[in-house]
Parts: sequence; structure tokens; C-alpha cells
Amino acid sequence: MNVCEPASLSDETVARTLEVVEELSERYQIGALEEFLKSCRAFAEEKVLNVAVFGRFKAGKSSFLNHVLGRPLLPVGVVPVTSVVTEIEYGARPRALVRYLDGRRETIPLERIADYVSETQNPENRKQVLSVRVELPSIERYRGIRFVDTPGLESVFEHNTDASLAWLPNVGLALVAVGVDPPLAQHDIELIRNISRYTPNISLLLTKVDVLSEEERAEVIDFVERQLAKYWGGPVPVFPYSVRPGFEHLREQLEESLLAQVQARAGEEHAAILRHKLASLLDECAGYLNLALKSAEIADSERETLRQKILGSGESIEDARLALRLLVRHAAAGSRPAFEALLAEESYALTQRLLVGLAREFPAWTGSLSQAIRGFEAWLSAELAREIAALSARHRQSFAEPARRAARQLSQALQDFRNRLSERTLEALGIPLKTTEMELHLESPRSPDVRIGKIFDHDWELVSFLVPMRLVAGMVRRHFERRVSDLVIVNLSRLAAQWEEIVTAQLASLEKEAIRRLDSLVATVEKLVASAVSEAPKIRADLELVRSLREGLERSNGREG
Ligand SMILES: Nc1nc2c(ncn2[C@@H]2O[C@H](COP(=O)(O)OP(=O)(O)O)[C@@H](O)[C@H]2O)c(=O)[nH]1
Ligand SMILES: [Mg+2]
Repeated sequence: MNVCEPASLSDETVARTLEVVEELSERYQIGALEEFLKSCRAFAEEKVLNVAVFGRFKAGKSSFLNHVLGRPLLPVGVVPVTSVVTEIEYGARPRALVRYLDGRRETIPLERIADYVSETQNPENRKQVLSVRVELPSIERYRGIRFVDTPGLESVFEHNTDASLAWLPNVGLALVAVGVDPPLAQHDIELIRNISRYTPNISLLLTKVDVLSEEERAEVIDFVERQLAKYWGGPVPVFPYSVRPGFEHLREQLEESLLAQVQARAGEEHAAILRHKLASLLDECAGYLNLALKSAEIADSERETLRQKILGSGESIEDARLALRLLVRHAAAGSRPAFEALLAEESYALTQRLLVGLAREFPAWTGSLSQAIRGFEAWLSAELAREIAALSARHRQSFAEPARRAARQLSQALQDFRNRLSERTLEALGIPLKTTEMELHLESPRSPDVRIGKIFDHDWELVSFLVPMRLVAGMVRRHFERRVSDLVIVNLSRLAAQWEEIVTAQLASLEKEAIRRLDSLVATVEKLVASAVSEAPKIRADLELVRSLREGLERSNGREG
């Protein structure tokens, strides 16, 4: 097996197309094409298809991947951290890159992967890891494939942030690992159903077949196939597997009939999508040039009227900007109350948990009142910090939602503006200007840094250091209990405020970007509409060049089909 180059869409065609569009958009100042160009260029460089391994905990996923990779890379037999996936692909140098929820990245030695993906070493994902990406030089034969080790089962679909599932739509092959003990449960069928939303290519990996005799193996495979036909119905090929010596032929079988195909298809699929993107890019570029040409063909005296017809007055563009700003303002105003309501629901249970903890700890705080206060302070700030950090992580999705929603709405509003422009050019010049808004990019928000407010007012402490606890224990305990309740409220409200601050910053940068795009589109159209009669011949020649590139793309498509 080796790298599979898209047969009919040559690198040269791709490079030439990108180059021409870039040159044209610079020369005609078509700033509005910049995002589209960037997205095409990024896609042209990305050539990886994911092979993801799903399945219940202890199904043998990590063992299987280690076997295929030819080294004990992933920890085996450990409880996986529910939200961390490990991605493995070819790379020139061996390295492991940890990506955190807040966007930080850190390179770690390969031997330390378990510190990030196993529950014992990273309980409840306290390290706030999003994923671990491993690159190995030894797997060059799997170039073009990225293996994904997923944590146990449903967790993948339930507890994850968007970012950690970013690879899902790009799954070229999903392997559902099922041990032979027991082979295939309702759970696994549900999992297959879930995955089928993302990829039609699902195979079943029947692991640990070494524990069966040859006869039993045939029986189990037969059973699994019948169950699949009965409860699922779709095509799911079954591959028996074992990592034990003596079963190497199973691995070869899997490589030959599955991985090789995926690799070949990865190239083809990528080429098909890239061709489509480049064709749209050329079409949009031609659209702008046509606008320039039609404008150049009218008399100079009519140009201002044309500009008015297409772009309207300065006021109407200001209105469009205002509409974008209002969208953002609305999202900003709603976020704080939403966060507070969300956290208010947690308040009671959190207080109760802490009070139970207090009851357990309190008897140990003997000696003086001063010592008790210090014990209480140390205990409560540690507990609260842990609880608040966990809450923050658990509701991360909800905290991130206002900015995500705003990003969607802004993209839509910008697209609407583009569509209106297209209608107006159609009216004014007889040609539409069909263009697409690229999604607004949204950084994954950083996590707030959780700090716990002051636990005690020190006036009280001044007189406290000598008072023996046995005299005041009842009073002190009631006081501690009130402090627990108060501090829960204070710190939940602070967490809401911190998230609001983060979201506000995200919204501000979204607003800035949306306005920039609007302005860039308006500037592009202004510039093109102002094209002079003398420019017409050059524009015609450039349009001809774009047309020939477009035809070249069509031809390469025909050859493939
Ligand atoms: N007999 C046998 N045991 C296996 C095989 N593959 C995995 N195991 C065992 O199954 C257990 C769970 O494996 P692991 O890879 O951690 O499962 P995961 O939770 O799905 O990643 C471990 O104790 C492995 O030693 C196999 O092919 N044969
Ligand atoms: Mg595992």
C-alpha cells in the first residue's frame, strides 16, 4: 500500500488554479474572494481520511491499534478518559501533541500518552484535554490514513465538544470493535446506528477470536452476521481479529481488503471534493470579472447610477453593518442570564455535597478555633476549586453556545446580503453575482481560571486563636455551614461572570470579522463597478483564462468517471 494520489486531478492543475485566482483577485482587488481562496488552499493540503475505532470499553480497540501500528503505543486495559480521543498518523518525526480544550498545545514524549488518556492518571479529565495527536515515522505505508482511538462507546457522542468531534464527518471507515464475549449486544447496534449518520462505511471488528476454537469462531461469525441482518439491515462486513501470535493472517486480510481500499478512496474522495471547490472558486471569480466587464461596457456617465442601483446609498450599507452589530449585541445580552440560570440549577446539589463533606471533616478540626478555621479554609478552597472547575468543564458546551449561535446567524446575515447584491446586479446589468459566504471561524474558548474568593473575614479571626474548640464547636459549625452556602453562591456567580467575559471577547472578534467581510465585499463591488471602458479587453482575456481552467477541471472529472 502506498500514498494514493488523486489520479486525474493533478497537483499542477490545483496549483495553477489557485495561482490564477490569487493573481486575479489581487489585480482586480477582489478582496471578497480571500476567504474562499484560503479555504480551498487549506483543503488542497489536507489529504487525510480517518479510520476510527469505536466500541465498548475493553472491546480491544487499543490493543488492535497497537497491533496494526506495530508498537505498544496506546495504553491497554485502562479505563479511558471519556472525552479524550487519540489520533495517530504518519509524521516525519515521532511525537505526541496534546491539545487542550482552551486551545493550548503541548508536545509530550510518546511514553506519556497514558497520563492524558487514562482515567487513573487524568481523572474526570482534570487536565482538560481535548485530544492527543500522535505522529509516527514507522507507519509511512498508512500515509493518508489517520487512526482514531475513541474512548468507550456512547461517551463519544454524548460528552463531547464540537471540536473533539471535528474528525467525525471525515470518517472514511468506522470499525466497531466487539469482543467475542459476548458477541454483539443491543448497545453495539445502537452504536452502529449512531455512526451511520457520519459514514456509510462501517465494518465490524470481531476481536479476541483466539479464545475460540475454529468451530466456535465460525459459529460466532454466523451469529453476528444474522444479528446484524436482523437488527440493522445495512451492509456491515465482519472481520475476525486477534492480536495473539498465530493470527497474523487476519491482520493481513484486514489490511488488504479494508485499509487499502480506504486509502485509495481517500484520494478519490478528496479529489472529488477539491474539484468541486475549485470549480466554485473559478465560478465566483468569473462572476466578479463579469461584473467588471458589464460595468466597463456602459458609458462612463452612467457609472454613478449603476453604483447606486447595486450598492444603494451609503446609508443602506450602514444599515447592514448595524444589523450585524445588533445580532451580536443580542447574543451578548442573553448570555449572562442564561449562564446564571444554568448554574443556579447546580447550586443546591453542590451545597449539599459540600455540607456532607464538612460533616465528615469537621470532627478532625480540634484544638483552637484558629486551627479549625485554617483547616476549614484549606479544605473548602480545595473542594470548591475542584467542584467549580468540574462544573465549568461539564457545561462547556452550553457556555460556548451563544458565540456559536451568533457565528451561525452572522454567516447567514452576510449570505443574505450577498444574495441581495446578486439580485441587484441581475436587475441592473442582467447578470447575477452568485457568491458564497464562508463560515465564520470561531476559536475554541479558553477555560476560565477558577479562583476561590476569600473564605473568612479576618476580624473574626483576631480573637480566635486561643479559644478552645470544645467551647464553641456548635456555633462554629453553624457558621461554617453558612459560609459554605454563601461561598457556593458567590463562586457560581463568579463563574457565570468569567464565562460571560470570555464569550463577550469571542463575540467582539466575531463582530469585527463579520464587519470586515461586509466591508471587503462592498469595496470589491465598488471597485469592479468602477471599471473603465478601456479595461474591457483585458477583462475579456482574463475571463477567457478562467473559462479554460474551468473546462480543464471538467475534463479531468470526465476522465475519472
Ligand atoms: N485474548 C485476547 N485478549 C485481547 C485481545 N485484544 C485485547 N485483549 C484484551 O482485552 C482487554 C481490553 O483491551 P483494550 O485494548 O484495552 O480494550 P479497549 O478498552 O477497547 O481499548 C485487555 O486486557 C487486552 O489484553 C486479543 O486479541 N486476544
Ligand atoms: Mg482503549
